[in-house]
Amino acid sequence: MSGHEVDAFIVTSSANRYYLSGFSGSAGTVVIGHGEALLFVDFRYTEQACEQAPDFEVILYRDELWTAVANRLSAAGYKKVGFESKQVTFASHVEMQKKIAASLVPIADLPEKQRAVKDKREIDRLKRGAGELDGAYEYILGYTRPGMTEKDVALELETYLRRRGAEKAAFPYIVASGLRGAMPHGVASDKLISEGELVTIDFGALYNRYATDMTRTFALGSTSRKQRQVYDLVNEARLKAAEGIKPGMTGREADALARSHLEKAGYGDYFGHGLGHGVGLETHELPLLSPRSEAVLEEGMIVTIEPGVYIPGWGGVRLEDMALITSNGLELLTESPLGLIII
Ligand SMILES: [Mn+2]
Repeated sequence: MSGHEVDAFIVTSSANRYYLSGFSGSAGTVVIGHGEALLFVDFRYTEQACEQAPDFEVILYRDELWTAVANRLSAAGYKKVGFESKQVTFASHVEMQKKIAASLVPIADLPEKQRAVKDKREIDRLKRGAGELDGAYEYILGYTRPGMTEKDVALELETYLRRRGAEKAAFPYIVASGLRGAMPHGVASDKLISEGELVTIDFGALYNRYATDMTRTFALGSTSRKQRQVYDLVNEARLKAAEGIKPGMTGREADALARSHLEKAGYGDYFGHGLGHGVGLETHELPLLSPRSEAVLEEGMIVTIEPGVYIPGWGGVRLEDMALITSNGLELLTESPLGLIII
């Protein structure tokens, strides 16, 4: 905050609100000021907020949030107040400007940058969650048969994880078979899965509010030479990244470890997304591992490594693991087999 020269910072997004305060309700506004931490909630959440955020002064507002916030900011004499520029809607900003006398300063990624480096408790939660995905993958390999729809597989996978303690799916699952494999975000459809196809599944769930994320591609019945070639290439690119990533590197340098391998083989144009992203309270968070990311990787960050090749009119392969950045490299948190499995 001092770097942005603001007297206070308003937090409205749920992940940042929970991260800073511990309050898990679905509505509430955090204000961090000089030596004070405030949590504005409505009638529904007063009791829960007091219980979950003991370090915060909980303020119940009865009429209008921004009037309550504005009164408190004026009383403290704050002149410049930051807000989350990537989270606040245009309509909210108009409301804030109407009510708040201080000048509003747009700030991006302030708690998000802190969130990128996990503490021990967060690492424990993420490790436990990631471990659950391996069992689920093994289960779904045993379940999937030709003739099922992609949606059948997605539903079974989500049900399995939730029965075993997940709070909910972290995102709509991707089950992309055959030609649909060319769509990196091919959410499960009514398409029937057939013999001879590659199937990419990308899934994860929340455990104690922390997200998990993993992808595997497997084959049904038989494989062609090209399917094996593309698979091996992606797997090699993944290995280059897993072996090469070190703290101190930038997200761009990490991305290049895998990307250069695919480029050398002539597949660079088919890897149209970044190598990975941070995972935590949100499935996609900082740091980004991509050609445009200057984020410096640090010990304690948890990221995905997920190279892929997507060929329109043919299909695709993606392999994604979650990994903890350690003092000298990476520790994989998902450990499902990486050789091409044919079921
Ligand atoms: Mn991912």
